[in-house]
Amino acid sequence: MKQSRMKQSRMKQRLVSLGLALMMVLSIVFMLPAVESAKAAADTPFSRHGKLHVDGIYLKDSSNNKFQLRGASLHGVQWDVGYNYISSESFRTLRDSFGVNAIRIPVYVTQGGYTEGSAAAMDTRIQNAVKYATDLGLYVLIDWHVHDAYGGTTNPNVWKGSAINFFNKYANMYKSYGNVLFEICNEPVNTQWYDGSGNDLYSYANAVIPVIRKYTDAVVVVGTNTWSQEPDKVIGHKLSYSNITYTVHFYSATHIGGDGNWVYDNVKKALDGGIPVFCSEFGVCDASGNGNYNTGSADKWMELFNKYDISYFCWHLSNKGESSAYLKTSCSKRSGWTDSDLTTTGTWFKKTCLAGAAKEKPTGPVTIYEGVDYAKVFDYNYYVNKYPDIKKAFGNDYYAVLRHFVVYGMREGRQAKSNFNVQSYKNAYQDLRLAFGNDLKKYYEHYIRNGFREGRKATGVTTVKNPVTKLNGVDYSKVYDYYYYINKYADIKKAFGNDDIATLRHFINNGMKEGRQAKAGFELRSYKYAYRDLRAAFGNDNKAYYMHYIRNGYKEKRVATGVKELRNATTVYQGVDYSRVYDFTYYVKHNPDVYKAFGNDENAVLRHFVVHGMKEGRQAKDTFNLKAYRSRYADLRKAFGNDNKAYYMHYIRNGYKEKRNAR
Ligand code: IDC
Repeated sequence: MKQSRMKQSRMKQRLVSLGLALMMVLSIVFMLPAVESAKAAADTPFSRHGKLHVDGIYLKDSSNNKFQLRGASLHGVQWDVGYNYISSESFRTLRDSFGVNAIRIPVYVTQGGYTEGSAAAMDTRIQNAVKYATDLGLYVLIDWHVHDAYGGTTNPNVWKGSAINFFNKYANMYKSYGNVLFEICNEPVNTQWYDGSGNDLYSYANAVIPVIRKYTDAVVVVGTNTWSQEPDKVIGHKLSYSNITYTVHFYSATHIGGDGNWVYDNVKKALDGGIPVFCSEFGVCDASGNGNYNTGSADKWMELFNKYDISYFCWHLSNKGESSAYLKTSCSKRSGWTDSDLTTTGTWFKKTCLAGAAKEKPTGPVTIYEGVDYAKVFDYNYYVNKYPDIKKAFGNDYYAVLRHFVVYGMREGRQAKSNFNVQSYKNAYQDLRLAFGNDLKKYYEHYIRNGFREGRKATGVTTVKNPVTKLNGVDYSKVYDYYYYINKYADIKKAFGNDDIATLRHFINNGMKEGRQAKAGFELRSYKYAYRDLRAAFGNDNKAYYMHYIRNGYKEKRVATGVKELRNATTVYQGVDYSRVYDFTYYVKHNPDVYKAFGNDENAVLRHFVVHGMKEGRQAKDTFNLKAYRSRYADLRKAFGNDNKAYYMHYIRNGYKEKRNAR
């Protein structure tokens, strides 16, 4: 039994060191490819800029910097039968080789559009488009594309009910999406911005925007009158909601960029009047979407847009035989387009977006990632200087370095600022360890959100403070002290190091079973030796002794140290009390073979005495010697002859009372 217990505990130690080896392997696997995989991790327009908002005349990102969308407009989604251009790959090409950061989804209202029977098919395409764009970290503009090719009215009030239903559905669906924007009417005509009639754009906006605002404060793009060419008319009648911007559309061969062009001047007037302007559609050709190009005029428009960070979405992605299509009709590829596939529109748009993307690259360290400012725990220079691997991989790609920190560095416990060392922070605070365990990233996040403000210390603490003694409502402190435990057992220290919770868990799950000592004031063996009642109750269930001491023994002031020999060993076997002829301590002391076989197993030792010892005439108490008893009493010899055991039993039952001498 003793041997098998030893085997068990050796096995457990092996398990401990196996676990340790595994942890080491994991941390190696984990550390080495981190830099590599960080390169492939999501670095997207959305990861860099987060949710957008409108501030004054500017669109801004989550870091509160002015931000410009460079968008590709799809063709009407009712025409994208077969999902030709609504695909992850086509959007990826736009993002990665054109420098596009947003996609516009024109949901035509008429012309086979949403109010004309094809809503279900369009829904699928809209939702696919949002999904692909979102997965790529692109912004998406869902456009209620009021437009009439035949010269009829396009006062959006005509379809107000449908618009309300549409936005009620989509604002709800995408309320948690930081990358989705809504455009409530593409190109109104035959109405006014504001005329008090209740049939103007102002009242339309006031009917539709509240529906969106039930769900989200996402940016809403509002069409202006005369095909979205009069944002200046908003002056004096701005909508009262936050995050609203107003459209201007131009087609550069018709609306020649530069002062004196009435649409161009309208934009400047609007900006002067404090009206934010957003170009949700433009073309570098004639306003028909076809005909001549004028890229020089478009460049002029861009000068104005770049000056005020006005977002722009180019019409449109398809290979339809129109000047406004990005792709030549001969190009049937749905993604991966190269320069020779592009029309004048496609070529100009690609060049313009790429220039915008290049300009957008930060020229100095950044600390904000997806809207969270890591400045309290991250300093670019500290980080790259401390970790040459990161410097080597990312150099002065400021976003990439920050992204590495956010995606990997924190999890790996890397230090990125002199005043924040995660190990020290963890060591210092028990409440945080209990809340976050080994999820290191959580400690950084806590410091940013609360710890810094609370004045918590985050450096210089190299050992665990206030180690945990309580788990699941049980306080082990009467039998457990973290420091005593790790200092006594090198294997545990090695495996759990300064993880006080894992150490306590080891004690609870293994240590007590293995009889390990975890506090100077409690020795299992001593406690066991000292108390027969506990031995009778708990036998070899080691853990039960610890738990008894915690719950009762301590209060009862029981001794739990210093007892080196079994006390009050049992003398009763199968209902018979052998105490007149048997004493455990005497027996094992004088019969080393018995002690060798059974150790301190009091029941086994007594059983040996009852089953063999008496027959063999072994002495088990100084007051009873078989030979003396037998030779002294002839009546007993006559009665029992060579039946040794009978002499012992006689002494127990009669001889003792009769005051016979057995020494
Ligand atoms: C055009 C498309 C064309 C389609 C037509 C249908 O390019 O393929 O047949 O719509 O009406 C706009 C509109 C936009 C037009 C575009 C070019 O917002 O829907 O797309 N345009 O005419 N305003 C000015 C130009």
